[in-house]
Amino acid sequence: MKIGITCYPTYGGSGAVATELGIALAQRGHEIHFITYQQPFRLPSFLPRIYFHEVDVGRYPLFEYPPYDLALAVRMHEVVLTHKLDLLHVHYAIPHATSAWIAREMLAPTRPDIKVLTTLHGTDITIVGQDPSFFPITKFSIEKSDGLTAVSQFLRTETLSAFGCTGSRIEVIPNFIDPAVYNRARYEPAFRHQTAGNRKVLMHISNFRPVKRVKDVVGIYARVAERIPSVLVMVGDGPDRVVAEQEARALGVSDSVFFLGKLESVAPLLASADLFLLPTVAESFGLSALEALATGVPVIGANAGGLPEVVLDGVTGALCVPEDVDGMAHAAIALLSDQARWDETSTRAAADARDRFAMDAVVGQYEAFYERALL
Ligand code: GMT
Repeated sequence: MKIGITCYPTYGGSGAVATELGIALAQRGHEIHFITYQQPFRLPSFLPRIYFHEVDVGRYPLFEYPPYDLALAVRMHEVVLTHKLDLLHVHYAIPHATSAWIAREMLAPTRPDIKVLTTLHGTDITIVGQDPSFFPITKFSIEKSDGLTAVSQFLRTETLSAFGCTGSRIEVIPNFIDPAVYNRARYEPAFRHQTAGNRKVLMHISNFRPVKRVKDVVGIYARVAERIPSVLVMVGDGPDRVVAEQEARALGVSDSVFFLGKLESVAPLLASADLFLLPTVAESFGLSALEALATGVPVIGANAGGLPEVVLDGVTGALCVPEDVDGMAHAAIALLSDQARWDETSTRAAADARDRFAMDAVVGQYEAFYERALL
């Protein structure tokens, strides 16, 4: 198949999933065309059967808000025609599904067979898509897609209840990991300097937006640090980084909280972590949690959104009432202070991630989804 993939190419789970899906599909013999405003961050410079088409938004003094959605639709239209694509698979509904719909309308006379498939990832449904300024067009674009997937059962249910979309069939295809990459045994210890004296490593990885509750991450860690010699490693960047830094200072733990900023490859870091913290109130899936579990890192998070579909409470980590910082700290201390329990949880986490979310099986589900759409 010849497949166009559009996603947010910079930091973020949906872009990571879309890029890794494209790479895996190319390895299976498909031809992949990324149509994005920047080279996707997880895409190495050259791989066989993978092409990158940059969307250039023309500047003009009149454009206070350059129309990216239109430039994207035009590029999609052009790439479909030039490379004879079979389908456009867009990740994150806004504005990608809308641009793909425009491209498909433009292609109607010449390529009436082109299919538009949309994968819903999270805040396109739970936050941004429900904003009154986007709600009608999000609903419209979902309903106009030729095929839809959601990354969790939670997100599927949320889409149907928030948008109606009763005529739309939404398949659940979960996110995935490459077991060869997320493998604890493969990497050298990363934090020897910070962990001299055998301090435990707690870790958080995100885009530091308010929904991630990075202030709570620091609060949980500060409570843990009172009982267990440990450090907190914060990977990523975003609007709430300063909030987390302030909280670390306010709680007197800034010497043992390390902000590493945005990093492309997180697997080697996860391999040195003892616990992963993800207190987001409504995480549709939690790709970073899955990557942690696959690396044998138990996850402490909120029992909300799609996270319970990824982290099995009491089996591969612990899920607490959302916003319960004390409860999450308590769960973290219980795991870190019992080595036998940590070992069992870590082993189960890696095994369960491989069992339910291995790349090969999930990429096969996407291939079957494409084949059904093209029938
Ligand atoms: O929706 C977002 O917040 C952005 C999106 C992204 O691009 O990182 O994250 C969502 O998609 C990820 C990949 O499917 C999921 O793992 C995240 O749980 C989800 N984020 C939220 O639901 C907050």
